[in-house]
Amino acid sequence: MEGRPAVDDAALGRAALAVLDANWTGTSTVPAPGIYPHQWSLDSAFVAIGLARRDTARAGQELLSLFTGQWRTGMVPHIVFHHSDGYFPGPSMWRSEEVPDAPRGALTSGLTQPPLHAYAAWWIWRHAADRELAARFVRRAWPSLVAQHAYLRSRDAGGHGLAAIAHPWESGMDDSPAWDAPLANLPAGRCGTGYHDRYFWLAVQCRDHGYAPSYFREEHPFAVEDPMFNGIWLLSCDAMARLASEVVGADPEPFQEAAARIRGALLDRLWNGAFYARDLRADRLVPVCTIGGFGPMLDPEMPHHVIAALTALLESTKFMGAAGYPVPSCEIRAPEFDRAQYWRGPSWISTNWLLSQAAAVHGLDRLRELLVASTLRLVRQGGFRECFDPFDGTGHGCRDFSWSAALTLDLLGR
Ligand code: 2M8
Repeated sequence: MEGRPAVDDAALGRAALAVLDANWTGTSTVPAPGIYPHQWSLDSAFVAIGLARRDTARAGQELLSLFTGQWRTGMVPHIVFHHSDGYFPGPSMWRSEEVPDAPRGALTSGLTQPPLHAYAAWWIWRHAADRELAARFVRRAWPSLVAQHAYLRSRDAGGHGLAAIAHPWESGMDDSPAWDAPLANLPAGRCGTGYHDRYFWLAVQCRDHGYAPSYFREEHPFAVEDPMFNGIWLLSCDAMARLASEVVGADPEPFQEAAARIRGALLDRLWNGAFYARDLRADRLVPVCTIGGFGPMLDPEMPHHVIAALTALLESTKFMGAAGYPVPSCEIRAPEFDRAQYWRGPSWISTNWLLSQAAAVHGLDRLRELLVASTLRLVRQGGFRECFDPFDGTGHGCRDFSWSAALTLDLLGR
């Protein structure tokens, strides 16, 4: 980062804010104009993180508006729809209005996404200039966060302390090769041949079974323990423990226990020299290394030998070592790797940011600096694109993508 002209940073920061302002609806931020015209759960968590140093009120509002779509079960839906058009599958497929546990005032999807929200709330609290405003926000968000964490317990399909995703959309890394094997095992003939046919079919199964956690646990044909989803859950459990004692005056112990339980299960269930997703229906690890396998690095208490092995893998020619614009979302040498295809190879600002956090937590300063510098280089050269070619930095997917802009703001604010 040394030697970068301050004027360049200021211009980049202004450009990032302009994207977030353009994508702001008045109550929340859409991921990108046109292509994603509603509120997405994971995107809002990243946007809140990016705004935390600049605008406590708006960062908090981003999360509170998402919680207006929260279900009585505690489920925070992955999409809160602003209107009925512009995205497929939309409200007419999800039919949340027919589900008794869904909120009455909002139309939502029936699946969730990685629970980064407690961590985002803690990030707002940690960086707020106005402590009283931040504390008020945390107290307002607290019941929703507690309910969300309770809901995740109901998604423990394996019974070992990890939440299982019921659909690739729940991972936030939709087309990752980690889902290839579980998708290939779906009942042939009933769900179509292409991956996107299968996504649709799976979503319809969830809907037709009322999105019931018991159905997800016991019958649904797609149940996968994902190291990224659970690594983020663990991170948020730590954040809940801190918010409980620092702000809310609640008991931190249940959240500390939850973090320890998830850590133990990650190591027992998903670790085999690297972290892999576990396909619960086939009861096997999916043998492909993806960016999701670095999720448990976010845990400050992951054992040292695990962090050392993950760092070596990350820096090797399988990931950062052979990519001019890291971090690729799939191991470069894997047959499934594709430099241009969504979550199957391109580098993403969100996962780069998470890994830079993980590096900071473990005192890996050189790695952190490298991640920050290469992330800023990507957006400087390619703009706030959705994702980037890991070899030449070419942008792919949407332009003016909110989480790319928001996390740039955070990196510039350090
Ligand atoms: C992508 O997911 C949506 C479905 O939810 C899609 O493919 O249409 C993912 O990158 C996900 O992580 C993200 O939240 C969403 C909106 O940016 O897009």
